[in-house]
Amino acid sequence: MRPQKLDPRDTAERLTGMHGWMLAEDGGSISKAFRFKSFSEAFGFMSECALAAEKLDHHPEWFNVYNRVDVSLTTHDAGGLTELDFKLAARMDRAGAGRTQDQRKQDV
Ligand code: H2B
Repeated sequence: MRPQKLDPRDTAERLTGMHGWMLAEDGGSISKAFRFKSFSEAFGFMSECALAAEKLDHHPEWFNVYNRVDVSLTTHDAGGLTELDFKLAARMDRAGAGRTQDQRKQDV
């Protein structure tokens, strides 16, 4: 069975423990801007995430230019955020660790 849409309070609580993820105004998705040292690092990140996405059968919406990967996660089947979005977000953070730019640059 596919996961159910999360309660907005549950979503807010999960987000407090996560770095760099923002909740969309309509509450239906979360997004993060990843910045890498190079295109190769960005592409390595995307390759690792693609494998994780296939395993989870849950896929990101993302946009890449050079060292930038802007990610948006939502569960289309549920019409909003589910457990799967937070699972994929955690895997993406793990894939990004060690590949991302210096934090001060990442946050600007
Ligand atoms: N990814 C995302 N982000 N949302 C979904 O609802 C979704 C998916 N559904 N990947 C999956 C695939 C579904 O289409 C397949 C048939 O399981």
